[in-house]
Amino acid sequence: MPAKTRYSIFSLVRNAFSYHENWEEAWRSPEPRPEYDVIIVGGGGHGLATAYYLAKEHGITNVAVLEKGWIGGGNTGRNTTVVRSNYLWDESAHLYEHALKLWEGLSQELNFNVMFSQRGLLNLAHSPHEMRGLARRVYALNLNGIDSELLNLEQVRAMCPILNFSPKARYPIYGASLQRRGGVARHDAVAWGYARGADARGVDIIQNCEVTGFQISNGKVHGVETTRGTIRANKVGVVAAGHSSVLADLAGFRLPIQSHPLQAAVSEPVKPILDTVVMSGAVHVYVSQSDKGELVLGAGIDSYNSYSQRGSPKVVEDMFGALVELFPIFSRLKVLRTWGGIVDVCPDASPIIGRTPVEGLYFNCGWGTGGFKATPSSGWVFAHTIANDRPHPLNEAFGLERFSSGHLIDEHGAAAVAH
Ligand code: FAD
Ligand code: PYC
Repeated sequence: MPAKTRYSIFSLVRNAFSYHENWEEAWRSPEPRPEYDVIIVGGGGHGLATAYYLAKEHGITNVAVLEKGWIGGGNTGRNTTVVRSNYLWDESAHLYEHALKLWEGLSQELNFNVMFSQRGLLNLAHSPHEMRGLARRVYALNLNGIDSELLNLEQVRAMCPILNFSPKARYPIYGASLQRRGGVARHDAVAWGYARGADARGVDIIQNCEVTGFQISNGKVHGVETTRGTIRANKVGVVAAGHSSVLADLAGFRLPIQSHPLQAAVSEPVKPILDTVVMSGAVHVYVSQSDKGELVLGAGIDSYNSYSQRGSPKVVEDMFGALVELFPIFSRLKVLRTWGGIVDVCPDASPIIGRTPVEGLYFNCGWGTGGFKATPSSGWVFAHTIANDRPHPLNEAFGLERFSSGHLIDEHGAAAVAH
C-alpha cells in the first residue's frame, strides 16, 4: 500500500475515534456584524454561490449570508440532483447551459468534490405527439450549439434495457431525447463547497438567523431585521426558495409565485442497475441511482399550495405506480424514505432574477422544481446583478417586468416531470 494511502487511512481512523474534534472547520461561525456591503438572505446553494461569486468575480467580500436554519437545509439538501440544460427557449438554454459549463469545472474551481457525474439523461416519449415535442426541443437546442439527441426505440433500449419496452405496456415507449452531458451531482457538497469558498474569501456565513423584516425608507433598502438583531446594508439579495413571496410581502410588494410541496423518495440500496437518468413527463416520474445504490426518484408537484415541507400520500403512491409501470424490475424494492420541499413556481415555469420595486433590493426566486441544476449560473448572474445594479445579458429576460410586459418564457415542457 503506498505510504500516502496508509497515512490517509490511519488519519481517517484517528479522526473517527476522536469524533473529528481536531478537524478544522470548513467555514467560520461568526457573530453578525452591524453592517455589511451586501446581505444575502438564504443559505441554500444559490445564496452561497452568489456570495462566492460576489467575492471572487467582483471583489465584494464584506458580505453576510443569513440563513434561518442550517446551510443547505432547504431545497438544496432535499432535491434529487438532476443536472441538465435541455430547455426550449434561447434565454433559458443560454442560462442553463452557462450553469452546465460551470458544473463541468466546479470541483476544480471550489477544490471540493461535488461528485458531478455526467451519466446522460433520457426524456422518454410515450406517443408520436410527445416525440414531435421532444424533436422540437432537440433541434432548438442544437441551433444554440447545445448537445441533445433524438433516440428511437432501439437506441433507448440499448441505453437502458431494464425499461418496459412491451408494446402492450400501459405507457409504450416511442423514443427519447438524450442529453449526454446531463447527470447528477452531490447536493450537500455543492452548498458546502460554495460555503467554504465564500468563507475563505471573507464572507460571513451566519446560520440560525432568520430575516423577519426589511429596513426601507424613501423606496430604498438600508438593512434587515433578524432574530439576531438589525443588520445594515445598502444592498440586499434575497434567495429564499419556498419563502420568496413571504419575504416579498415583508418588503411591501407581491410576486407572481405559488408555493407547492414537491416530494421525492429513495429505495433501499441495490447493486448498480441504472447508469443514466430517466425522466418521463407523461407518466410523472424520474429516477436515477445514487452512488450508494439507492434509487432516487420523484414526481410532479402536489397541486395545492403549502408551506409545510411534506406532501400528500396520493402523489407518492402515483409516483411508485408510474415507476413500476416503466421499470417492472423495481416492483419488489423497498422504500427507505420519502420527503418533501417547498418550491416557488412562476406562471411560465421560469425564474425571476433581478431588481425589485425597492432600490438596492434584489430577488432571485421562482426556480420551481428545477433550480438545483442552475445553482452555479444563478449565483454567477445574481452576483453580477447585485454588484452592477443591472442584470447580466444572461438574466436580462428574467426580470419581474416580464409579468407586466407579457414577455413570458414558457418552459413548462422542459420543467416536466416536476412542472
Ligand atoms: P434553498 O436551498 O431552499 O435555500 C433557500 C434558503 O433560504 C433555505 O435554506 C431557507 O432556510 C432560507 N430562508 C428562507 N426564509 C428565510 C428567512 N426569512 N431568513 C433567512 N433564511 C431564510 N432542481 C433540479 O434542478 N434538479 C432536481 O433534480 C431537483 N429535484 C428536486 C426535488 C425536490 C423534492 C425538491 C423539493 C426540489 C427539487 N429541485 C430540483 C429544485 C431545487 O431543489 C431548487 O430549485 C433549488 O435547490 C433552490 O435552491 P436555493 O438555494 O434557492 O434554495
Ligand atoms: O428539473 O430536472 C429537473 C428535475 C428533476 C426532478 C425535479 N426537477
